[in-house]
Amino acid sequence: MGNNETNSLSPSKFDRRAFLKSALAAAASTSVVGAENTLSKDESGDKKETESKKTNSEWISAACWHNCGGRCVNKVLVEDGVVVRQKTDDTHEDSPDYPQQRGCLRGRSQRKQVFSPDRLKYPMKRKNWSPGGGKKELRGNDEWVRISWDEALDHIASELKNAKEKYGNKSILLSAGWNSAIVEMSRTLGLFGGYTEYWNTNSFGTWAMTPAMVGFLQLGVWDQTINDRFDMRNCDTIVMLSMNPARSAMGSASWHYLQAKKAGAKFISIDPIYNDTASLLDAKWLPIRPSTDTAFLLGLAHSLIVLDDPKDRPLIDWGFLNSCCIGFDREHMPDGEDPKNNFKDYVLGTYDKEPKTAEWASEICGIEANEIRQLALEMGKNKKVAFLCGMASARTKNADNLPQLIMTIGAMTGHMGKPGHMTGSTMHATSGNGGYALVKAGNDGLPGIPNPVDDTINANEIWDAVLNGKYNFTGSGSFVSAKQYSKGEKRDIDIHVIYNAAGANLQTSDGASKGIEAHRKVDFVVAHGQFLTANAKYADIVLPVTTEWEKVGGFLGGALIHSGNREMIVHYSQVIQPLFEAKSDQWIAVELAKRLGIDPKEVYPFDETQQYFNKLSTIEVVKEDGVTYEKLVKITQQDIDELGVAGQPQDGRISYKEFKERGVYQVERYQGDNYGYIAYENFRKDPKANPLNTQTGKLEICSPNLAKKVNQMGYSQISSIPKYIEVTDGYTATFKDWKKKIKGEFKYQVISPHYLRRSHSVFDNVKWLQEAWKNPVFISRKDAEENDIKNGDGVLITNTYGKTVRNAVITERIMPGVIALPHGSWIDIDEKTGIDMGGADNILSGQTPTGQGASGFNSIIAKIEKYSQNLIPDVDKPARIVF
Ligand SMILES: Nc1nc2c(c(=O)[nH]1)N[C@H]1C(S)=C(S)[C@@H](COP(=O)(O)OP(=O)(O)OC[C@H]3O[C@@H](n4cnc5c(=O)[nH]c(N)nc54)[C@H](O)[C@@H]3O)O[C@H]1N2
Ligand SMILES: Nc1nc2c(c(=O)[nH]1)N[C@H]1C(S)=C(S)[C@@H](COP(=O)(O)OP(=O)(O)OC[C@H]3O[C@@H](n4cnc5c(=O)[nH]c(N)nc54)[C@H](O)[C@@H]3O)O[C@H]1N2
Ligand code: SF4
Ligand SMILES: [Mo]
Repeated sequence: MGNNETNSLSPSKFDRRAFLKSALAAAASTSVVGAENTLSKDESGDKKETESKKTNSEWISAACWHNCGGRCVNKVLVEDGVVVRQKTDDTHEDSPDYPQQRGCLRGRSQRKQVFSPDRLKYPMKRKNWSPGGGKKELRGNDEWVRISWDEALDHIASELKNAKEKYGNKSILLSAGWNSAIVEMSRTLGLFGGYTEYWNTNSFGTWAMTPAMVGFLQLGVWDQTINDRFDMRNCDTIVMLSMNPARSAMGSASWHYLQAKKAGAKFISIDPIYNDTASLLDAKWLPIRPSTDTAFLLGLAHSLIVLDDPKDRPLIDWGFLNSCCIGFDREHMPDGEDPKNNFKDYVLGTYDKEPKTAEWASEICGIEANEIRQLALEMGKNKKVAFLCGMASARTKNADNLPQLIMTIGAMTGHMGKPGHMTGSTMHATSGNGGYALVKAGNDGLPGIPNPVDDTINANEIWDAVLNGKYNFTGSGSFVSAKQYSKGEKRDIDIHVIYNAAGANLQTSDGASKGIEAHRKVDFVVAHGQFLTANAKYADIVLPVTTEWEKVGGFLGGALIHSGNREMIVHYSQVIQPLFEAKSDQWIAVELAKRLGIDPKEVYPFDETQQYFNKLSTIEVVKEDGVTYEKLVKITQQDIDELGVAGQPQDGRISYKEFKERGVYQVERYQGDNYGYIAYENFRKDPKANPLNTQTGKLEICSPNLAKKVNQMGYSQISSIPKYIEVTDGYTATFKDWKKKIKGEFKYQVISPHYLRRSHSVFDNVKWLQEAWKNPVFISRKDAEENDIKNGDGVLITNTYGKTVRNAVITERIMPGVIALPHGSWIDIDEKTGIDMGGADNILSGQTPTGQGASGFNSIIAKIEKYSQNLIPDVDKPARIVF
């Protein structure tokens, strides 16, 4: 989306340098932070960075540690202990084959976040809080009182002990981003006897589990289903389904797509929005209604089948289907399955008498039938096609078969396992660049600490569970957890403490309105925080934590899930001492352990510097053969002595000093190097010798295993082949009577695209960024006219779950019937009206688990109306400064 809101990237004029320069100039010239704003020509990349003449000045590699998809080089100029400027990667010349790891405007505003006046400075408690609760209804609306660290930690320890004694450890809910088990407090609470976990599918939607059952290369390695970036240049056509890397995969992803375009690829974007990526790549747009991708792809499959003519117009790769797949037709079914339940007959409507024709699909998904047929022709087996899918379409309800259907289309057209052909998911850090890690991150060497409590609650019922005391135990669905999905089992749960240790769950999880209620119900809420985010605002006691700039230093990237592309790793250093009374999460975990009677050495057997060293010394980099690895960092005895750690000197590719100074190590790539990657190549060549990790070893178009795993969870049922299922809060739910096409009260579908102003909720308080991106709600002209809404008008968006308000940006770039509310804006409830003035997306999502418990962020329905009161622009709202 561009319009009046942000930069529209014009494909013909696109140039990285010019783009950054103009966008930066825009941010700087409109700055509200005054004359010390030095974000100007030095940072535009136009001139060589001018080294400061001052004596005590140094460029230091500084972390940009957020979950944004990028892992960019960010450096700060520190003069006499003060951070005066930032720059990005200038460690080598930029080129398409060997691009710099350049930061975005958020990263370049990082110092405005670290030094923001609303940083939490001291431990504090809610004025009306008293042990056991104290006017719980005032949570979120009370005054704050500064307290000492000792007082804060004593209170927390005593509340935790009380809860444990009276209700058991499972009464303590550890809420911590996408995985409770990986945060610092999980160590202390694990040793304390355990805690109830929270799990979600987050980014992955139904890609979290489905691919592992139907034929991913390896469980959890979702970035290895497409070929690497160089091979993309071999494609004739690149079809993008729910993908907007220009906004949501920073770093160099768009740059890679642009190289494919330059090499001649044609792009097609299937998305409710003509998004910035489509605009950048001059893609053909097929506007699709949210959460209708399954219907659309079934229509595409039907078109492929009926238009395929093996002699004159071969579209289907029968060879691949027959040798590598199971379940496509009645001749190739898994043992024990009814042959009638094959995919082809379902699509043709042989038995259910409902052929899934392009017309059938069109009625649901909104893409014209002819366009679906045209796409089938363009995706035929003899074309070189990349079928690339983001996961936004799978972050919907009832999409458990969608990844399977995507792989089915890829298998039917044979776009797998060959240069110039690929099908799969690609998003976030690894967008447009599949393949194994060329640099592998190191290991901190800390022993794991198990959680003795096995209760773990899905994000879609977490707040209901707190409020109603019941939930459906399914085991953890998050694939990074050791726990596997198990049979759904109704359990009682009695949560008395919410421990917000990390992440922004109240804000980023399904059902924020209920989340607030849940926070007001329990006996005690504690939060670690850098700012007064929703997690902290609704707490009783808040502990200020340091940012990465205030810690010992570390690494970002090295191709772990959620952290950087496969070719590089960032090293960042400590920039400043902790601000005010902020402490690290580890320090808090240790100090609380002491008060809970736990030996702190059990929590952390060694300190943060030793952990840093352990990681440093175990980073590996691929050798030129592309197969074997060696140590990345050469470490001397002197380095070890200076760090004051235990360890051995080692040989490595680059010296510690150089790594630290450069702030990044990136593998230099060139066309024809040994680091290329073709997904499924061996499998395709010899499926018997290289079977997939499925029950049958084949790509499972029919997967009884998937159906069993999902169905036993007990939320909703799926079939073993991808079938159309009506989506909870999906398109058909906007009708009172779908057959007669009579619209209901909630006529519009709402999606929440990831937004340039933020990384989820992070950076939302940075005034520079608030000024650059206004965070409106995007509405089509048709819908705006129907509701008498003009550009800039306030719009109230309401559904069963909540109410939120934003100013309208009217655009032709979103399809009628769909409105887009950018993801991650901070919740800001007006207590008088109950309306969220922040435009927070999850105020509109509910607690309605389906299938494998995937979050349904893009299957939401609502009504819109003009909101006549004046809305204060975010940039003019006072910052949440407590002290
Ligand atoms: N409606 C809707 N909801 C969504 C999505 C969507 O598309 N639509 N997307 C989903 C996706 S893909 C994701 S990944 C999630 C992300 O969900 P979250 O991980 O919950 O989101 P973040 O905003 O990244 O939260 C990070 C928090 O950690 C804090 N933080 C930063 N550093 C530290 C530290 O050192 N210590 C501590 N204790 N805290 C720190 C930050 O200030 C911030 O509050 O959101 C999901 N929610
Ligand atoms: N700037 C920024 N970048 C980010 C993040 C951020 O918060 N801010 N978050 C990072 C994280 S953790 C993640 S997981 C990724 C997410 O990255 P993406 O999944 O790429 O992000 P989205 O913007 O949610 O969705 C991408 C596109 O899918 C479209 N879409 C939504 N619903 C549907 C649907 O049902 N069908 C189809 N066909 N299209 C649909 C949207 O209109 C959008 O253009 O982004 C990462 N990058
Ligand atoms: S893309 Fe992410 S890591 Fe890179 S500078 Fe921006 S916010 Fe930081
Ligand atoms: Mo994500």
